[in-house]
Amino acid sequence: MKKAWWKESVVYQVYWRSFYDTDGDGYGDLEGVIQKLDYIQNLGVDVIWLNPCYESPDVDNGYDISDYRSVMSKAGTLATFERLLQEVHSHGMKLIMDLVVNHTSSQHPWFKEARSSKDHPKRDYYIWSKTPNNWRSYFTPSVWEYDETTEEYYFHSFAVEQPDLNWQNPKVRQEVYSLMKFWLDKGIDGFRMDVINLLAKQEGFPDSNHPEDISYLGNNPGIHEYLREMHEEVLQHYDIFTVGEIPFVTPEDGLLYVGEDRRELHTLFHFEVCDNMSHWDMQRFKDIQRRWYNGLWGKGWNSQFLNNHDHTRLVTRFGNDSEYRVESAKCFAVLLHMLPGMPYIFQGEEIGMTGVRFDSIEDYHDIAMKNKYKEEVDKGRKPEEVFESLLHLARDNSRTPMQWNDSPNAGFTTGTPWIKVNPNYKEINVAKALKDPNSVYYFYRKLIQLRKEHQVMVYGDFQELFEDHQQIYSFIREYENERWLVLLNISDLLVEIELPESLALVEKEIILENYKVQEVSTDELKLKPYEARIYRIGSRG
Ligand code: TEU
Repeated sequence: MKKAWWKESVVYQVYWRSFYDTDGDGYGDLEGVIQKLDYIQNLGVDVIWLNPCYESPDVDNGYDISDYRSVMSKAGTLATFERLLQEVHSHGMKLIMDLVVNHTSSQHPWFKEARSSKDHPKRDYYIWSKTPNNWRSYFTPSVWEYDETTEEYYFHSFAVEQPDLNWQNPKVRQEVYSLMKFWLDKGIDGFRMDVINLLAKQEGFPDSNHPEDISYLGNNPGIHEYLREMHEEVLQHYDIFTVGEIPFVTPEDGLLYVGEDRRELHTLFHFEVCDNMSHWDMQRFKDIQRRWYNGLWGKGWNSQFLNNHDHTRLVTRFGNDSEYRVESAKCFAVLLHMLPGMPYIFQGEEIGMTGVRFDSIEDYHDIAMKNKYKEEVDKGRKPEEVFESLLHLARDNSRTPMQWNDSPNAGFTTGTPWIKVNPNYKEINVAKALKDPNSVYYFYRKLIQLRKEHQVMVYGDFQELFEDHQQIYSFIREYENERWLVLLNISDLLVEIELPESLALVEKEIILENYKVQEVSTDELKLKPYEARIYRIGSRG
């Protein structure tokens, strides 16, 4: 197994618009990230992933970029960004930026020029057709939008305001490589690449028999040629880290993106958990982990995340955000940090922040939710019923402001926050977590610290126990002379298990637990709701 700094890293995701507001406009800003760097550093993480802060009309919270070389005024200026980068480095951390090059904003000058006339030299920076096919986009009923001026349709995988770039055009590719170098030459440490497997499109756009399954948008012929070219022209010249956001991917195809001999990307986010598992499903989760471990181990590197700015906070979605909020947050923390692959923490996860439930569609801002709501209501469905059905997985669930303390607006802003603060901020906030040695925060910190001291958490192989158990997830990580046993009760029940004889007899030393462990080296174990334990175990007995 080849060692690398990025394999040993823990990534912290900063959704800056909801992190910390220093100018009172209700949006977090880059200055706010700078002011909170000590906090992030104290957690012990290695890399910060910053969501897009480029110039943007902001219809999709920065994922619709109108100028790749400047910073949107809500976030600050290019000078603020440069200071942030310098400060991140002087705090001993690294910074990766979001690279959003599957699409631009419809306000990008390239698109304005492209749509101005059929024979504009930039026309084929985008994808045009005289006739639409039957595909859906992520956010709208069709991937095609009619353009009045030139009487053709343009292609968009997301919102109408996010036209897809035409990667077949070598000029587009050169434009992208050049903007990547612009940021890399400033000293950033890599990219999180937004829906990077969507760049190549299907030749001829054939109609689909199942248009609601939008996987036709990704993994199309040509994608690996583009990524290799990008590697060749840009990535290989820098000591950086790249993680691709890659929906609709199996471990077999995943390896084509991250295989160590492939010269494409370092690692990926697949969405078998976050897109396909709306509630906790133990057997499915185990199966996903098993397949990805078998598919990648020794050949390519995996990433682990249980929520982000697009996916409902993990305690609300997978754990229990009322009675066992703290226990389940810690239990999933152990899962996240002990599975093979690098862990990503989404801001606020480290204090066990929960998903939100606002009363009205007016309180939500996300374009995905708003569009879906309108589409379903327009079909004649009852508004209340549509609203209710969208709540659980609404992207705004995880986008509410970071809860710093119990002062108004959770200490996030002195103005009016762009999105309402979760009303539970008096109970759940950073100030409170820092005062409580048993908080979720210190538990995350401990796990991150352990990774730095014990390479078994990074390079250890993975063997499962209790494979068919409905409540218990258990596995051993083993590296050189170190063997760690992980026992998790991912349920609201008290569960009793008996360790296999081979483990019952060996010595066990507790490394971390989220309850006070009573019994130590017995073979019969009672695990309380969401109880999590990590043991160091002796060599085979
Ligand atoms: O996300 C892609 C996306 O649609 C996710 O919501 C989805 O859950 C998964 O990632 C892929 O199936 C990215 C950004 O994270 C998101 O915020 C943007 O809206 C989107 O791309 C468009 O740029």
